[in-house]
Amino acid sequence: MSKPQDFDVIIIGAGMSGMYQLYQLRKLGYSVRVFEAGTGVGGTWYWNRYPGARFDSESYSYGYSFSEEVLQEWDWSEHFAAQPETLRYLNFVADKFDLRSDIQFKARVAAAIFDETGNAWDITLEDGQEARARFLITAVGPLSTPVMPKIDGIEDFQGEAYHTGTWPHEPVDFTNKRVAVIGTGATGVQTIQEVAKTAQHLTVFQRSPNYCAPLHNSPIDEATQARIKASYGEIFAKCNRSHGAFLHDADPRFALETSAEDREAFYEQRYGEPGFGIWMGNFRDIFVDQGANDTISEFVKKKIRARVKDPVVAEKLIPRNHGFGTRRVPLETGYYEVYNQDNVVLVDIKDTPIERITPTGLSCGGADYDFDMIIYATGFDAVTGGFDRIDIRGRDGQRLKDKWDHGPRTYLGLQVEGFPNMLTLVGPHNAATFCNIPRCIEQNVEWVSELFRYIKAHDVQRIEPTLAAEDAWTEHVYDAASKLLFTKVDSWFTGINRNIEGKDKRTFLLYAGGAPAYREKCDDVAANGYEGFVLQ
Ligand code: NA7
Repeated sequence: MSKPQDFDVIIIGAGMSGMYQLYQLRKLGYSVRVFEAGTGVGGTWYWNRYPGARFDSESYSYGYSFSEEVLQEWDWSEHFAAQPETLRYLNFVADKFDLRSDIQFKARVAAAIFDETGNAWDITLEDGQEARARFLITAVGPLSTPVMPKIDGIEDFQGEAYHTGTWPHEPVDFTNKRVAVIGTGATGVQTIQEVAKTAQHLTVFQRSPNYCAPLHNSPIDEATQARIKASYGEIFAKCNRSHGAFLHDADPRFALETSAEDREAFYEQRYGEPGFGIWMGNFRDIFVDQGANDTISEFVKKKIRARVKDPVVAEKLIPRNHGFGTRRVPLETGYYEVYNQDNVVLVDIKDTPIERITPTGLSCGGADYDFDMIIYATGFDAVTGGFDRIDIRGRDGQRLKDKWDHGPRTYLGLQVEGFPNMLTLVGPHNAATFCNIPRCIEQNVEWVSELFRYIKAHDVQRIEPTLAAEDAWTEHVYDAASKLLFTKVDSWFTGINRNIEGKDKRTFLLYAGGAPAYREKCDDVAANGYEGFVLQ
């Protein structure tokens, strides 16, 4: 074994946050090494190559804002770009700033252990390589740990099988194939509408339907491109003012104080507009008032019934156990019409779960199905999953997984008491988890970079939040969430994943107090000499 390499900072992950953090820390003169499990940059956009993967945020609101050159040199081809384009974009950024020279690819971190006497983190990769740094920054992503369903016989299947989150780099052909898709979250919806175009036959296994709404994507023409480039300042300013850092923000009116006629017209307008307006730009009370929420839920149910020809199928596609927008709203392009096609069948497995995967397909509800391909769109071990699969140990050998056993505890979603010198970009209870994510990534990275400027200027060897600061933030996170209908529903927001042992009790993994309030809080903490942190 060669001697461990020494760095000032080790970053885990070369997705959007890791890349930008590397760029910033290098400018400050730190020696940085990024360890990345994949063979290329891009994180989410590197791994999720499944058919139909694309933005639900407007492309030009999603890219990095920090470089005017990048903004002016890059042309987005569509209002909501597809995954290959986004991956090309991130490679373009990596090339432009020569980021790859400090990134080690095919390097999955297995363990990170804090050395108390040396105030440093010892890192071990899965292949046994070791490295050491004073500071550790996790940039592991909130949706980066794909989860296979807990169904017997998965290994027995003899056909092609893919999880959407680890999709192969080579093209996958669906023509003349009988394909199954399991899962109807945002990923399943994007996959289904694409596979249905060419598969000989597609069977969708749905445990819970979601309220989906039209994306209304379109190409960007030259004149629009020029307009976008001239107005980036405005675009990002608008995002930064809005609750979720999207181009859409809540309507100031209350649904229940608006006449039924005006409400209907407003919903119709939002349903007809591109992007997340119907979710993020809706009446301000739909997430907190059940009565208000019922009005939009009923509207979307009506749309589903109008779009799906077979009324029995339409009813199956309508959610019964939650209201509109209390889970992530999948945006779609012709999703509901897929079920009008002769080659597509919907199987409702709510009351009859898949019993087992067989060598030729699967058994469910007393029937055997044969397939050439099974696609698992079964989601992720959200937000904490990327942390859990690394053996992270802080002071006194405490394991992070144990500390978070009953739900995450953090200060600002950026640091954890007992884990000195570790910063968690887009960590649990960080506003970036409930956000048009690159906008909040930039906030996280820029705040951390200012901290590192301070660390250098004051020769700080160790930084750790106080338990009191952590307790107060954690309480605030739950308090901010408690008013929301989101917390009454099973979803990855509330930490429910029945495919994983122990993830069957609701908690709250995100910060729902809004990106502007979060930014303000972080800035106040910094302005008050990093209040709540102990710096040595
Ligand atoms: P999600 O939203 O967690 O969806 C996973 C889907 O898989 C969902 O429909 C699940 O049903 C279904 N699922 C999970 N396990 C099973 C089993 N065992 N049997 C049948 N069906 C199952 O993940 P996505 O990848 O779609 O989206 C995650 C985020 O990525 C998304 O919000 C975007 O922000 C990007 P359930 O609803 O649990 O009944």
